Amino acid sequence: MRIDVVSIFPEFLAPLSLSLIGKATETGLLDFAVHDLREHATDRHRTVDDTPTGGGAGMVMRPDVWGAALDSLLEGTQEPVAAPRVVLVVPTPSGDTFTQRVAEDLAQADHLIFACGRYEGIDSRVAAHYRETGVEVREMSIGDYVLNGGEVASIVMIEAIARLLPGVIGNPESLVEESHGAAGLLEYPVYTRPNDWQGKEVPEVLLSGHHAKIARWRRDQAFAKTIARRPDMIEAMPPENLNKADRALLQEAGWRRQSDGRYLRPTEPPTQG
Ligand code: JEH
Repeated sequence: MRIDVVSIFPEFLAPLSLSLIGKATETGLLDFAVHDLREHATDRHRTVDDTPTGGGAGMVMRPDVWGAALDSLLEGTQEPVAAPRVVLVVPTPSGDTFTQRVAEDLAQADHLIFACGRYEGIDSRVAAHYRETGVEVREMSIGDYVLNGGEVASIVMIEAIARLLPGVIGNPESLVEESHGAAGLLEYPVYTRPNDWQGKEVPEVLLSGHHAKIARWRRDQAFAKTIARRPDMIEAMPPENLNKADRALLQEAGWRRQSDGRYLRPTEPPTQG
């Protein structure tokens, strides 16, 4: 896979050249590069922004500068045979939420281009233009909080995507466990030595060497944690992922079984005052 990032702060992306992504780039699994948007500015001050048309606070990034930067990365991309899948990812507070599903989908692409805006964002015509040109454009948000630009959001998305690429992760067993083992549940608690730390002992079952028992205990722990912290995930769970013990536990806790086999959490009693 090839990943290009365009930013006025290319040094901001430096952490990605360490660890996982840096190794994958060195070994040729990934072709990762960061580009300075200002190299495509045309005036002697290398201006990339201007005032918002129609008025308002802050500055907006110029479409002509972004167009030159993105065209230079897209050129030679429209090959006659076997068109590669190129995705232009534009981080923005108003984008679709970036989730693990999106990461899995983007990990299938051949070429990702991240356009990191600053100020009040990039002139809206840029996303529209590339969409009209036939480029797959994904305007994405990493969550409901406000950042100062797209760089940190790009780091988050690239880390989540790159670790899914075959060979990028040192231990692919962790990926296998993620994709089915405990599908749709939070993680079980993990421990290492010493067995007694600060008077707190590692659960006995983990020292038993009884692999089936350990697997069942971990599954039960993950299930209990998910009920407590993420009831929405239990409600969304396909009924076939629930075993007999799970159903008994849910019923005991007041959850109601629906006709499709899914469960609904108990409704909270109205609070006093
Ligand atoms: C932020 C790219 C480019 C700041 C404010 C506004 C919010 C109401 N999850 C994410 N948060 N922020 C970004 C992001 C992602 N991905 C993000 C960016 C850029 C991504 C420039 N900025 C800074 C920025 C305008 N406000 C947005 N509104 C919901 C609180 C108020 C207006 C735009 C751009």
